[in-house]
Amino acid sequence: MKSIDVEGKALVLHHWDTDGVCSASILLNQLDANKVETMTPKIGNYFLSKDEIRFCRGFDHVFIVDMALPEKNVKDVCVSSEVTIFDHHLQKPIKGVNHNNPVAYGKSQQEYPSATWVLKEYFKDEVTLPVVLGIVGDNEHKIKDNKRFFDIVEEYCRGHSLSFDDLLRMVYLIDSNYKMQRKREVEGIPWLLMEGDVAEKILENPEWNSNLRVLEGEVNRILSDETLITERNSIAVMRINTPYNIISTVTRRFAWETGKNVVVVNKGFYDDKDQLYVRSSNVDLSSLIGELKNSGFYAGGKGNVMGVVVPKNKTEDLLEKVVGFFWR
Ligand SMILES: [Mn+2]
Repeated sequence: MKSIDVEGKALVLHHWDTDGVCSASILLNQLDANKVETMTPKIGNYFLSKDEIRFCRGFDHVFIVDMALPEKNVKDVCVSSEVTIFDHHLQKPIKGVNHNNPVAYGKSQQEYPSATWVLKEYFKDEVTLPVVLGIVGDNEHKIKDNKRFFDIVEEYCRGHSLSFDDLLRMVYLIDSNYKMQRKREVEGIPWLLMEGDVAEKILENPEWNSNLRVLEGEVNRILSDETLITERNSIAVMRINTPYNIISTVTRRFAWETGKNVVVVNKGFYDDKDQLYVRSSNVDLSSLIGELKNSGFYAGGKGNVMGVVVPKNKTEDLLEKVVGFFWR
């Protein structure tokens, strides 16, 4: 096992979703618990605010897990702290940091379906609950098409008397926290996951179960409302207005139910910005993601999925551009 030498205080900056908190938890196992804190950026922001960057500067070593933050942010943190990244998002290699992202160096996302797998390989860990939850979290049912990893998940299930649906339910319960914008709760989950056999604790957490009922009601309300949908050049566009961070769930279910390329715009999450989310069944969005980043948008994604945060006065232009992209 490669050991990480950390002098002084460390910060684990992690994505707010299941893969993010599970990855953070795997990393915490390798660090001195007394000298490390966990943090997720403001939920919904795939970048760091000025205050967050200032906060990072109080740490000797900043770990960034399961998040492809803008290179500018990473460089800003680098000024005062050593930076180590563990990730599997599409991103260019970044110089001056320990950039552990096999996908940035040419591996496929099929081979690294989760950041937890990147960490598991790096530390030569066993397949633990956080490892498989990360895989199921980022891929849900689609992991069944990835034989190597579905076998790994199934083997874990057999060994622990769990079903795939149990894992999926744990993912939904964990993710309910970011969807309800419970930042503190999210930041505590990596620590909870370190306690080992926590499947029951996750499945029976009363607060998370109640979150789930609220969110499921909202997602179902949206997906059953046909007045929200318009079609543009055979691309399905859905306009929603919800305070919950459920755009990725809505987009995923909308795409799977229609089998189309879909775009969802949510006007209800931020005061001054909209969320835009795209999912394609047949078009690689990587070049579009790159273009949008170059034009100054906060965009991120993984091949067939893209999320963008857009100032409200630019939403319609961006929508045009996205729809046009499919017809190039
Ligand atoms: Mn991930």
